[in-house]
Amino acid sequence: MKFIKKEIVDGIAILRINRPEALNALNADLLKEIGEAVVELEKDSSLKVFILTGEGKAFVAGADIAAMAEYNEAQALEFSNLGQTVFSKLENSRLISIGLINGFALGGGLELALACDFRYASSKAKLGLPEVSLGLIPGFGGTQRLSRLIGIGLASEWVYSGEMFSAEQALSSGVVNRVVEPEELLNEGMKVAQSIRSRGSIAIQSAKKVIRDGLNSTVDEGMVLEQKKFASLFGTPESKEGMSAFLGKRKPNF
Ligand code: CO8
Repeated sequence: MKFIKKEIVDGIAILRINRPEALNALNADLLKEIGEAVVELEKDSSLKVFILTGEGKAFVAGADIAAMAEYNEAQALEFSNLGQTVFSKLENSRLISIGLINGFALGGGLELALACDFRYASSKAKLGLPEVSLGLIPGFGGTQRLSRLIGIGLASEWVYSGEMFSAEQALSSGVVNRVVEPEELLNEGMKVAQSIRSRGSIAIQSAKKVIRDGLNSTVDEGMVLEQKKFASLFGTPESKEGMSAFLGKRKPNF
């Protein structure tokens, strides 16, 4: 891969976006690489969780404005479709994704982070959806994901103002779950990743599916989804192991 560095550390995959000359801005090739990287990780049955972060002073500073400046409507549609498809693939992956926002997460960069299951930010990070300052709107799912995550009032402020927000503001808005010092960001991400990795694999995947599918359902439909998934887990060796480990006062061997 040209723009993504991948490594696996203690059973956790780490993807680092690395396009320093453009603060990791997303062009079509980089978007495709993100999709390919997720597909590749999914093939590794030993993995349950991965971290997505950026190299240098940006997580991702947005879609590549130099490339977009030349687009006509048809090309813009294709680009938006590519970004949305890749981010949905990431969002719907069986793997849990943790976005570690190390620096600028702007426009398409924040939209990428929003497609992760949850996010931590460095205290130095700056986040926002500045598209309106370019005469555009978010085109990689940001309008939909942000309002579902933090509510329509806050999301409207983020989208219409086009302002950059500090990591602390992102924390209080609910965009990120935690803010840590820059040098602690990876450690904190790894800690929670290891915690997730120690849990039942089918349980994690099932919980993710129910949470995600529930978002597109009514609460009543979501309850039914949960009930069915909950019951189905009683047929898995994993749940037998989990419950008998508890009763046997030992750690489960998942
Ligand atoms: N695209 C292309 N190049 C970029 C981008 C970008 N988004 N961001 C930064 N760069 C480049 C700069 O042009 C510069 O290149 P060069 O050195 O060749 O001049 C290099 O990266 C370093 O950037 P700066 O010198 O500007 O660094 P600063 O530290 O001074 O500023 C900022 C950092 C504040 C992040 C600044 O670079 C900036 O404002 N960047 C643009 C942020 C932005 O507006 N992002 C949103 C883009 S729009 C978008 O994401 C839409 C998504 C949906 C698309 C739907 C498709 C139809």
